Amino acid sequence: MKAENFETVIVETDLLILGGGMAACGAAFEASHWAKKHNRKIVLVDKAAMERSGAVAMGLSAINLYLGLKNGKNTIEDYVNYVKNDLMGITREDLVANIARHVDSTVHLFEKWGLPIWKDEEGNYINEGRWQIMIHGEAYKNIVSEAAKTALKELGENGRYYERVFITEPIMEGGRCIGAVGFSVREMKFYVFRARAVLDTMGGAVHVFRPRSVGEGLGRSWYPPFNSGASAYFTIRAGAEMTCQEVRFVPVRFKDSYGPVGAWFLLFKSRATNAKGEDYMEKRAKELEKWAPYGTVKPTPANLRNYLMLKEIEEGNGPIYMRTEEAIKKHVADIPDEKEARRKLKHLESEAWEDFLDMTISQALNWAAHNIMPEESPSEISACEPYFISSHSGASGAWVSGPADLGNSETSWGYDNLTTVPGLFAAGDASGASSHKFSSGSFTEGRIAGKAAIAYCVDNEITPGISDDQINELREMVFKPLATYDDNKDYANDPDVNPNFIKPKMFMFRLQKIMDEYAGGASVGFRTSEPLLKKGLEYLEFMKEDAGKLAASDMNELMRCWENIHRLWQAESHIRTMLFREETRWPGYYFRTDFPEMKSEWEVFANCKWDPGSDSWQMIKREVPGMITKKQEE
Ligand code: SFD
Ligand code: AMP
Repeated sequence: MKAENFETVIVETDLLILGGGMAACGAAFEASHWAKKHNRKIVLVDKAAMERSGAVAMGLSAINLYLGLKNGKNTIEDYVNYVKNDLMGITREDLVANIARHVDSTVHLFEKWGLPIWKDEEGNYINEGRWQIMIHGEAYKNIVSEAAKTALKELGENGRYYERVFITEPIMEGGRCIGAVGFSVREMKFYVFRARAVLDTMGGAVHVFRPRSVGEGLGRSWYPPFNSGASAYFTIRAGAEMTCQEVRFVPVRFKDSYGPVGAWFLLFKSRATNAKGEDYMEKRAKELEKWAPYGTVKPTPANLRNYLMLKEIEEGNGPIYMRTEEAIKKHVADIPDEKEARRKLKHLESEAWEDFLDMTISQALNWAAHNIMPEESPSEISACEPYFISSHSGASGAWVSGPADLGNSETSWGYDNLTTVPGLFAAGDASGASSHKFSSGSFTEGRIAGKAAIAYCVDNEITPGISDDQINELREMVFKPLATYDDNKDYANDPDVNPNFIKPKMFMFRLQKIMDEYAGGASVGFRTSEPLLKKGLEYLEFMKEDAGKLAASDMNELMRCWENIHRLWQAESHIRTMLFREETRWPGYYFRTDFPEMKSEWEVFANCKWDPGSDSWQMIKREVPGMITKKQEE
């Protein structure tokens, strides 16, 4: 496959939305409204097909962010405090509050578009936990993407979406982001998208760390294999300031097939125990005091729930079990009528299976394959490998502008969700320090960012042109792996092993091994230290050199090459930020053995920025502003 055979296609737009996931769909839906008003053009680009792209591809069984503000039970402040506590004090309250105050309307739209939400006899949503509601969500992404596509189609010539086009690199001019380049993974086309405003919503990152699944299970992970760090790469390469790049997410999941635990803990009120049947959250409650004030608040932060579980395993008390049989029995124990109890049992069983079938089908297959009946036997749970997903319980992403009414000049610089780079916005997993937005909050943040980005386009009419030289340079860079393969493929008789190049799969294995062993992966119990991190960074430097020798024999491999370059940058920013933060703040996500305590002087954001001019990194400490609390005091 020859690079010169790819046709260059230039697409001009006002707003360019990168990604087709929850945040992108929210942005397309909302921005379409404002684009119609101001006669602006929107182009959306997804590497996959929006019906089943991103984290919601397989569907979901719950919407994890719904406040139900009109019922008066929850307040925005309650939610902000919950998120701040879960992230051990490190969160942008202004961003969390901005999403929280708009999220209910998003959920109501989802229902209007046909998403079935569980209801009780009075027609109220059925809560899983305080902030989570249950859905029949197998077709969640289809429903949401249809609404986004419809909104774009209603713009006529002014609304376009491109599917199966992989975005590789930002286009920069004088420090402003003026577009992006990418290539089709189905047609021989190189795309140059030129825009007045660019919105980065390309999700988080998986397979940066070596997964627990190996051999026949290789590739299986909790986070979708398609999200590979494009968001972080894009903003870092544009020179944007990043935040919380150290705050990975390590979910606890049903072992090996990564099934969700939320419904079991919150809806079925199940316990998790060690092999002796001891509830480690109770047994080890005192250990949480070391992490006060956050460790002692309810609910216990996700990373500390992990931490107590990891300590059990360390002490040889595994396996850890979700006590599904106990939880189900408890729900029917008080029903005196035998027939009624049997009916309830059947109902609970079907809910348990649906939880997996809605979102992690392989977990249902795992149960079937191992003859597990949840009402009869417990199931193993385990901590997964680390992922980067700021919309869940991680926090890594771009440092973005928040709402003016909840912020100050440090947190608000003009347009909601604008990064520190002119013309470049970020939302969903691409924006940092606003965790627990989940599917509904990511869509909502996309709406907020989409609206702001159209305003930016209206206010900034002129976009610099892109010269032919710039296009040719980017083309050469993007297609280099094809040329490397073509030039060297005859040197060896094995297409995958060649002294003159490295194939993306091997490159990924190498990266994962470094991250796992030096940066606190699953196989080392999530522990790391300065000497390990420094060694890891040294190895990443070699990987950067090797990245120039990546080789691709076809379009699919070309995409794999770029996915791994994106992962590499995500990895580097992660190691650098872990190194910078000289304390342990999220012990169940990663533990600094050389700084095992949480320190008050580190109750700050650890930000970082790569300078494209000098190819150097800057590490920055920023205060946690505490907007809501401050505003209330005033
Ligand atoms: O409970 C490129 N999430 C859950 N949220 C809920 O509300 N309820 C649940 O039940 C959830 N569960 C859950 C969740 C996530 C995962 C992985 C699992 C289970 C297994 C969280 C949400 O899914 C998440 O918050 C949102 O999806 C985040 O939205 P966004 O838009 O930030 O990311 P995305 O939806 O993954 O979309 C990313 C898009 O980018 C595209 N893309 N496009 C072009 N070029 C490139 N180089 C690209 N790279 C990526 C993708 O194709 C995609 O369209 S629970 O179990 O936790
Ligand atoms: P999960 O299935 O782990 O992604 O969880 C879904 C939702 O339930 C998220 O909002 C989690 O934060 C929350 N959650 C999961 N487990 C617990 C728990 N043990 N205590 C409190 N909240 C939980």
